[in-house]
Amino acid sequence: MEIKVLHQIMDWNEDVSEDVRQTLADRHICMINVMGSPGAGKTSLITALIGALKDRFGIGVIEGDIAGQVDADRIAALHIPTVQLNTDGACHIEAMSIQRVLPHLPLDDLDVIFVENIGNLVCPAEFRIGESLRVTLLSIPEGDDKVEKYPLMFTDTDCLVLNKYDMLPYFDFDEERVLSNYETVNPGAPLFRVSSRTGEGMEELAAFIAGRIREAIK
Ligand SMILES: Nc1nc2c(ncn2[C@@H]2O[C@H](COP(=O)(O)OP(=O)(O)OP(=O)(O)O)[C@@H](O)[C@H]2O)c(=O)[nH]1
Ligand SMILES: [Mg+2]
Repeated sequence: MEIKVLHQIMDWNEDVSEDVRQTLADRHICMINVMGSPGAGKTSLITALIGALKDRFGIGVIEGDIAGQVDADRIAALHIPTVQLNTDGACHIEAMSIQRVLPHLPLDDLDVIFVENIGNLVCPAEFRIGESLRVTLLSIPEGDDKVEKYPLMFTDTDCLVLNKYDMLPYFDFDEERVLSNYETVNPGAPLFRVSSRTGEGMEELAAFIAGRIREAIK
């Protein structure tokens, strides 16, 4: 008798993720998966990046949350096409949900779609959603031990954003510890020190992201 095993669900997600990636590639759209803990500053970062990139690219946003539409309201106030995706309890977004949501965005007008994943340092990293780029946030108040405790989130990303950098003087945060652990799990990957509050580091991050969008949509 054949015994079904759970990782087949993951394989299925990989297949749908590839379909989504191909659909977006055909339409010359880059999808960016923004991941990090609850309150790390994902919506604030997306808001700041919209400000930096909106004159160059057509931008849409998919806001993932377990419940409510607080973040979608924040983005829609910027006159950016936005869909709120509620997972009703699930701790991550799956590719199939993105596939269902895409027709609700004006794809012909878009070059880039930011997806704010569910606030969580574990599950979102395990599920590809058809993205071209992964951005992981770690904010200073969360502590300097997170790369050691949640390695996949930092291994399987295209860059690390050290957010709330303006808070560094107020916390016992050993930056060298994070840098060295990040280099161990993701050698050579870029790291950006950013404050969505003061704008520090945002120009450099926006330039990196703009470059990756151009590569993805050419
Ligand atoms: N000082 C400081 N505060 C920040 C920064 N970025 C975000 N915040 C604050 O941190 C809080 C959470 O920010 P959000 O952008 O809502 O965080 P989030 O990751 O989207 O949160 P969830 O969607 O709930 O997971 C808010 O009070 C922000 O104003 C920053 O760079 N510096
Ligand atoms: Mg948010």
